[in-house]
Formats: sequence, C-alpha cells, structure tokens
Amino acid sequence: MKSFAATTAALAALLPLVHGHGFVTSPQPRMPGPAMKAACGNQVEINQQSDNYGNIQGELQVAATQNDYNAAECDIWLCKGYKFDDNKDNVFSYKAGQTIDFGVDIRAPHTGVANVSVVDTASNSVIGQPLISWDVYASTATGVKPDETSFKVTLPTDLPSKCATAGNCVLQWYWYAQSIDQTYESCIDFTVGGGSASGSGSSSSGSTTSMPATAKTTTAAVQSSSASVQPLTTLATQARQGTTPTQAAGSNSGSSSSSNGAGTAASGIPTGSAQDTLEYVRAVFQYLAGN
Ligand SMILES: [Cu+2]
Repeated sequence: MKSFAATTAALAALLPLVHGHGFVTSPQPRMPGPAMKAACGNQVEINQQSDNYGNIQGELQVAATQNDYNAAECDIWLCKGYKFDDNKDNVFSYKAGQTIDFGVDIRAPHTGVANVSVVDTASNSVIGQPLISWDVYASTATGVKPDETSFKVTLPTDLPSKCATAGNCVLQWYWYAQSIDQTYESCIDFTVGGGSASGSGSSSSGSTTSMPATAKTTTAAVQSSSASVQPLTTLATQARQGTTPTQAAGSNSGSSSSSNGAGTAASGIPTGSAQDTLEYVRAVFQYLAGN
C-alpha cells in the first residue's frame, strides 16, 4: 500500500491534467506547438497540448522536473509560453479603434481578478491601460457571470507602430484566481492597420501614418501610470516569480497571495476556500473515474 505522501504526490501530479478551467474561445487564441516544445520542454508542451485550459502554476509544476525547460526561452508568464512561431497562420488583422467580440469558456469558477490588455511581447508589458478589467472575476460565491465570458473590447487608436507587425503585440486575456493561486492566459495575435477608410484597398499593413507613431506610451510611462490604476494585471504571482519587472509594480494591492502562493505551488493542493478544495477533490475523482 502506498504511503500517504506518495499518494498525495501522485494526486498533485494529476493536478495539471484535471485542473484546467479557462480559455478564450473567440477570437481563436494561440495554441501550443513545436516552437513552444523547443522552448518550454517536451512535457510542458504536452501538458498544454492535452489541456490548453490549464494554468501557469500547473505548467511550472511540470517544468520543475524537466531539464529541457528553458525559462528564458519559454517566457511562461507571457501567453503561458505559447509561441507566435506556432501560430503564424492565425493572425487577426484589426483596425485602430475596432471593437472585438470575446468569448471565454470557464469550466469552473475560482474567485480572482481578470483583464484583457494589449501586451508588448518583447517585454511582456501592458501597452496603455487594460481594455477591460474585473476586480472580481469568476467568483466562487456567485458563479461565473455572463459578462465575464461574453464581452467586447475596443482597440486603442494610439497603439505603437510596432503593433503593425505580427508577433509584436497580442491581446491577452488574463485571469489570476488568487483564491487558489492559479493564473490563466490566452493570447490573440493581431496586427493593427492605421487607415479607417474601407475603400483604400490596402490591407492592414501599410498605412501606419494615421497612427501617432511616437505616441507617448513609452513603456515606462505606461507602467507607472497604470500601476496606480490597475488593481489587476500581472501581479503578485509574477512579482513573486521575479520574472516580470514590467507589470508587477503596485498591482497587487496588498493581496494575501504572496503568503500562500509558495506552498500552493509546491504541493499542488489548493489552499483556498473549502469549496475550492472540494472542487479539486471532485476533479481528482472524476479523473480517476475516467472522465
Ligand atoms: Cu481551475
């Protein structure tokens, strides 16, 4: 008979398989692929290939035991490590100021915060302000609300010209369920063209002239201004990981996540509410039962 510790470890190992609970369904986001595998390692990619609803902490649990995980190349806090190179055929062409419909599938609520932002992929920093944000998202107490899974965002009209080139900017949906220390992300690759005229005939590439190319949104300015406004963004978790100097500052308004996060990440067992724990146990049993 296995020891309790061994059983617990086995259950914890299942967590990444059973605990994927959120992903954007529309527009079609980035998916895992060979470039991710090369950067993040074979098992991490397989983990997400089998469950793209999974969370970053789950990926890191897998990564911790793999020597082909390259943290710098994987850049896991950006798009969960999913790579543009695997998604070059799935780039949306938008116009400045365009409104975009979003659909999100949340399979289980976990109270947290969320937003959708334009993210500079080179620096994993938010450009400007979030396009939409929630101080309370997917609450375990109330359940998921309709406007958390079906909503619109409007692209800014002053995005930097770099966003005219595919791969440089993504629309990132970000959900940090601090109640159980799980971070979910989906990234939509896009380019934004300048012109508003529909009859110009040119596609999204050329006319960047209508964009204020040198919009004052330097990264530093954005960060400092947004830090005081956004309660959300990329938070405590990233600050703790020390991986994102960009979005962390000031965003984790004294949350408690820094105190419980390490233990959660280490064991894989949620330390959140009783309901979260029950849900986890239920998920494990569902997995063991074959569904
Ligand atoms: Cu979950």
